[in-house]
Amino acid sequence: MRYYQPEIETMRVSELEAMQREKLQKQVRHVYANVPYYREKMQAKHVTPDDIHGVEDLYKLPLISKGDLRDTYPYGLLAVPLKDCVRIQSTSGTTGKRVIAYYTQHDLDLWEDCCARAIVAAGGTNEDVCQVAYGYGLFTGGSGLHGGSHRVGCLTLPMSSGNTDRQIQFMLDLKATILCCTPSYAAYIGEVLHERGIKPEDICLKAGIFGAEPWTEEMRREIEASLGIHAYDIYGLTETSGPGVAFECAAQNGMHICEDHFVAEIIDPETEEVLPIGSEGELVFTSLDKEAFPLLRYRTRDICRLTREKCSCGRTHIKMCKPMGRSDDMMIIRGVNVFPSQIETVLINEGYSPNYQILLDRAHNTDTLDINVELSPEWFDDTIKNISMREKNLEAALRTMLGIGPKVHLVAPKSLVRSEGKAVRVIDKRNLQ
Ligand code: DLL
Repeated sequence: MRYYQPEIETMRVSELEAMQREKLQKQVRHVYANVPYYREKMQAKHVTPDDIHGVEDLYKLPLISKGDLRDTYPYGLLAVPLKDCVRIQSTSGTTGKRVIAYYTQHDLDLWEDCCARAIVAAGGTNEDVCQVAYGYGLFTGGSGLHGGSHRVGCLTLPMSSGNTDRQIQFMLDLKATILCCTPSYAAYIGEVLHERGIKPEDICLKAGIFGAEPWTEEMRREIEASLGIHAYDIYGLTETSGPGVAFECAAQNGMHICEDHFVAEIIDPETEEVLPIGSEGELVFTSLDKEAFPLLRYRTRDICRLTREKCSCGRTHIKMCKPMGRSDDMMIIRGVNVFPSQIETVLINEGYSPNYQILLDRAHNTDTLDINVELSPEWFDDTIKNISMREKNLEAALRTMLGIGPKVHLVAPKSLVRSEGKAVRVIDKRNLQ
């Protein structure tokens, strides 16, 4: 099996555009008729559904963001009677109110289809054993990939995240072939396998489907080597349904966006102007056929680029590059924009593990940037002089990448807390409010 829904995934672009045109008009009418909050926003901009003929008219519609979802919590953007909904999922939200997404059965079906496409694109078939180690519950990772795995016909192991000993036991005993979890958890599983003397050839894994947080190409190579697999990226957010909005194929160079369900735009996060394909900017999504929780022009805060270059896999849907961070978790340190992914790239290139912690603070009105980085066990026995030289070298490499100088602290192997879900990389104590 090369595609889960070949007729859609390899559809000619002109046919895809015609499909989007038709679905978009319908989706806008649905929202206008059933979501008073958004209707008022459209009225304030003097736009009606009749003004929207196709994707080229999207720019006329108002943008919405997480703030709108919070303002309308919990039911404000619901577009169908509650009795037609069969499920909710919610963001892991650390601040403020959680975002709740609602699903009808139709919405669940389309979401699970997207996840099934991702599993097949990673080489999955009904012969596979798919270990789902994303968190289950309100988080969309577990249930999304679980549903996709069922649809493909894989034997599904609903592990949820955590309990790494049990993960490894099942991986070995049930000969899991596909692992789905966050990249940071995959890296940790690889580390524990190594500690136990279990080699990549002792397990049956062939592919991993990793997402929910930014990760670098360097981290991909690390995980691929430690688990002996091909590692594929998957993207999504609770607001648009969950994982599977976009996924990687065998080409492993960007994620195909499921364009029959979602239209992507790139905007300038400051001016909100739509940018041409290929530009770097904020990703904005419009759903095309969701019933319960349709979203028009939703600002993701994720910074990335789109490309419509022909893909060797035969899929025609547009690709997004790896998001290079979020415009809102982008750190501004002494006026310089810094993404955790830049720091991770330097660490891995310099031979360190991707276990690190970024600490931001202020001293005498100046931002301070401290980075705790784990030493590898071979280097732990180094003399103090050597360790201090290593710190200086790493500081120099980071200064070249970031344009500002951090203070690096090499810490003992395994001394930083490991993550089973999304890794918490940044501790910001600056209190800049
Ligand atoms: O993280 C959905 C998901 C689950 C995606 C499992 C992939 C796999 P939220 O918790 O709502 O949903 O967080 C969404 O996570 O806006 C991005 O900032 C980030 N994110 C998700 N996937 C990726 C990825 C899920 N592949 C937010 N690369 C998004 C980088 C990602 N960032």
